[in-house]
Amino acid sequence: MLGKTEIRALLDARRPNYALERDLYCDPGVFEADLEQIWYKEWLFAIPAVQLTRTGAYATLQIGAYPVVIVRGADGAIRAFHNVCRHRGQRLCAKETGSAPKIVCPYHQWTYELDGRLLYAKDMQQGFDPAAHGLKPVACKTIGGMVFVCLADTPPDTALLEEKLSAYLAPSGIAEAKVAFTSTIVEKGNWKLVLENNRECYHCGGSHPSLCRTYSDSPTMTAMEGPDSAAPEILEHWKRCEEAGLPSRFTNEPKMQWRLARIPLLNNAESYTMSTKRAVNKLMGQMPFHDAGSLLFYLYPNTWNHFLADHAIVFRVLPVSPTETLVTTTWLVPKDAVEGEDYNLKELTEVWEATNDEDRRVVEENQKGILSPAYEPGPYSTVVEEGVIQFVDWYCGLMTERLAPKPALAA
Ligand code: 3BY
Ligand code: FES
Ligand code: FE
Repeated sequence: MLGKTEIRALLDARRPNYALERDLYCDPGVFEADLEQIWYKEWLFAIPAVQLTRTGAYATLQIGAYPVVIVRGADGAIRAFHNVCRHRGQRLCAKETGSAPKIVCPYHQWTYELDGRLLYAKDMQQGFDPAAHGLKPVACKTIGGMVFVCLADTPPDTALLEEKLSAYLAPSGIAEAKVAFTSTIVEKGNWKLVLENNRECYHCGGSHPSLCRTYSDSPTMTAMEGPDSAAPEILEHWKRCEEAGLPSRFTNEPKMQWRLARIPLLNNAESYTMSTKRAVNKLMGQMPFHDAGSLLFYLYPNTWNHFLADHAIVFRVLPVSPTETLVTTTWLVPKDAVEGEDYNLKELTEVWEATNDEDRRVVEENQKGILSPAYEPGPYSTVVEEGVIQFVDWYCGLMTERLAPKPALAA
């Protein structure tokens, strides 16, 4: 299990544009450092807000060592709390999703209001102060219908993300959609391999026969230069979409922690379906036409998303162990779309169900090869793996900065 100094040495020894050393993909000390320095500090995508439609609806997630519960209050606000009882620490909500008028601890029934206040603790002695035993809050923000949480006491600033994401997502109607389907898979690979795999389409031709019907594997789709510079077909798409009121141009966080851009699908396809036609016979939000392509949004370290004219697919990544990662995919459709009438669940989900499974296999085999003592980091293609290089640079830059020895206090 590596310590900070050894991890720093691995980061320092990194060859630019090369894959990382083996230990960075499997060592328990590195996994712990990833949790401490990234997962416990950054904003993470948790759920689409429409997953919690009614008062008392909740969803749970595990972020490293931290169980978290997200709940919709009586005032309509969505809040997050540490899912840990303030009595003797019982995990409060064990189910992935559920609904309850109050949060009641299953151990001794301490009862919390949906806003976290402790309402009732039976048989406690005089002098016990319920006000001092409310649930511990976790920072929680809903932006454009997506709920994000952050475990840090002082979460990073989100002003630019809020401005851009809410503008780009507004026409997609994510806040008024409904959940059509959710899938959860465990990939036996380090979380960075899951992200690296997502950031390139070098593997798409060889792995994703159904996605490749509609998704172009051209690197111009994932690595764009900026708001005014892209392949001609993308520039043309931006122009047409923006004239119809859809923010579309490439926009990003200065260090590329997130990026938004609307891309056209192949051959004027409408959606990620086997037929290449729409999966849902209704439009999301204010989307003006069915061939609006896909609005891509990723945010490191844990989400990538596709917002289409007829549905949206949101992805959440959570690290489970050095070599296991949970990937949850949620399909959203217009709220008034009726299953069996306006859409068929199989048609809606089959392409990305297959794609996820194909990616899972790629990641698992990648992890197996990397575990071999014969593994040696190889060069990324600067032609088609620019997105991976950029993710790995983001990761290494951040870790180097955060693991740097603290300057000694001045005497
Ligand atoms: O889901 C995605 O955004 C990525 C882009 C390239 C490969 N994969 C489909
Ligand atoms: Fe929750 Fe006792 S641990 S009521
Ligand atoms: Fe893939």
